[in-house]
Amino acid sequence: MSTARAHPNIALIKYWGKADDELMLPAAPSVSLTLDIFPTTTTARLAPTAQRDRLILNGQEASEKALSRVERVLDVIRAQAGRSEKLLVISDNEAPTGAGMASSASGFAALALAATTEYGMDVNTAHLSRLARRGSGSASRSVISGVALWHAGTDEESFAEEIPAPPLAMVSVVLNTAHKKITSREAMVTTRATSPYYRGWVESTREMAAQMVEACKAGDMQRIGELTELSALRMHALIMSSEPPIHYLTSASWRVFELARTLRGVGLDVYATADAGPNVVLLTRPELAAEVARHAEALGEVNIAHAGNGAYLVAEPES
Ligand code: 2P0
Repeated sequence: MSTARAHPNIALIKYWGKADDELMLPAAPSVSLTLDIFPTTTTARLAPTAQRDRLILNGQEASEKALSRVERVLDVIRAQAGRSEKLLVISDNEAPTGAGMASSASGFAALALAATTEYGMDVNTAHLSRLARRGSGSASRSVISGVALWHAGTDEESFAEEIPAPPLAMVSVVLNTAHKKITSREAMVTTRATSPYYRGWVESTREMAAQMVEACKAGDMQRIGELTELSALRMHALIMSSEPPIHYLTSASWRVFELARTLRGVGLDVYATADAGPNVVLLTRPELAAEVARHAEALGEVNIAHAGNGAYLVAEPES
């Protein structure tokens, strides 16, 4: 039995669009912060007599769709390990339902570590990141502590690695909006197929990622924040330019973007970003997080997060 834990991450430079849907290769690099809240803990146990893998998610038998995504990653891992036994996988997310924090990144990062350990593989962090990527692109980044750069390129080249960065904090603002969800995966395909801006997005993301690496290295909080908000706005503009248009941000989301602008107006380093949904995350300096959270409380439910650890093994209690 092998148990691993991983945390969600929020992209500073967004991943949107694949170069290869099967190998889960991104069209451009991205940069993210792994958080220290809402971990996923996953246990993998060899099930030598089972015909199929089995997935228990938050105490319940997982759907066929969730199971088949897990099986696809486990098939890749088994092929590399030279093993054929199936696994029982038990996975629990600490994020409260509706916390607006996608669990696929933490989930596939924890799964990759638990499963490779259970099959007796000795994988380095880069390779673990490649394997997590096969479950969900953003999971490649949750393998990594702190700020991660996920490289685009070939299967071999496309993994995430930690880059030097100053201390950062995030205040997530969960908005109470009923919202019909179009998954990131589906929306990425629609965007690539229909938006006339897609090529520009890919090109500008390459540039923004390179600039973000430099800003992080220099500890330039203002530039890190500006690039973070710019990447989010460009991503949402791209997504809205699809046909049919896809809208993730609502009027409530824009109020949080406006709050960031207002706080910058009084000299605070606060920048907004948002993923494939209406909730907004505010990026700031750790010493400002409590103050930013107080300002955002009127707009939604807030949670403060800092840089967290990448995927790690959890010791089993003696039985
Ligand atoms: C990101 N997102 O960089 C971007 C920004 C959402 C918006 O990565 O198809 O669940 O499994 O690779 O990783 C969410 O997409 O998509 C995501 P797949 P994933 O965080």
